[in-house]
Amino acid sequence: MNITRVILINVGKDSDVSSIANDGSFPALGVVSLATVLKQAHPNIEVIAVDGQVTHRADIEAMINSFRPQLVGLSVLGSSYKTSLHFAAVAKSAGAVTIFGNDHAAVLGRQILQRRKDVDYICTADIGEFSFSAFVNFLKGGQPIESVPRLLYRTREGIAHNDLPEVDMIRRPGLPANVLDRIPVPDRRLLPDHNWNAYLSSSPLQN
Ligand code: B12
Repeated sequence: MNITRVILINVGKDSDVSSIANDGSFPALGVVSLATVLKQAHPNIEVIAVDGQVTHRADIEAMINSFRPQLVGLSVLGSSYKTSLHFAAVAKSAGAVTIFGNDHAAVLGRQILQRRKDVDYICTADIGEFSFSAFVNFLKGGQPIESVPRLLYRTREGIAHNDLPEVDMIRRPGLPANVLDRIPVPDRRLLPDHNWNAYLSSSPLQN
């Protein structure tokens, strides 16, 4: 399929979860790093990373409906599961493929796929960058689904999981020896300005 527009959302807390003191003060590094890798590996893709801890739910919905991404990736914690399901439904009605990642999705992925039709795929990787990039390559027709590391998905026979290493541990010429150094420095400009303004205004340095 043609993938030209992707939205990655760090889903904000559900309304019945209390905030901690520094909530909304730090950038959502996970989605920024995923967006950075995506831009590097697939330069023709336009990608928006957004922190739902700061950007209001209605604004994210409007973003999905106006940008019309073919793929929406959601970073899902136990404390943001209900909101994540809501965004998945919005994304599906806008015609997007949906994928969940982060702790809650990684641990409960099988149950989620069994029960939630709006969730198409789950990434169970702790280090998600290589898996996500391979997943997008699969969607574009560039590699088989079975080769996407740590992907959980539905098949006719049931739910399958690719238990492949999430990082390539083999030393390769021209690439850093430490595999984690193969993850590019996160491009923080991929988060919108209003997210940065919110982090700055809740920083103790401003008070
Ligand atoms: C820094 C941090 C914060 C910061 C910034 C959070 C942020 N938005 O990024 C602040 C202080 C704001 C914060 C707030 C909260 N946090 Co916090 N936080 C952390 C901490 C210490 C590190 C997270 C991090 O930056 N990791 C580095 C990035 C690069 O990795 P990552 O986010 O895990 O993402 C990678 C993978 O998970 C995966 N991935 C993630 N999302 C997706 C999505 C897709 C589509 C794919 C394919 C892959 C993928 O790929 C990413 C790149 O490798 C973790 C503990 C830990 N050591 O992990 C707790 C942790 C995530 N926080 C936690 C909690 C509970 C909260 C709050 C709910 C607290 C509260 N009541 O207010 C809020 C929620 C805020 C929110 N929804 O964004 C819990 C989550 C528990 C759970 N499993 O559900 C953790 C695990 C701590 C704990 N052990 O209790 N947090």
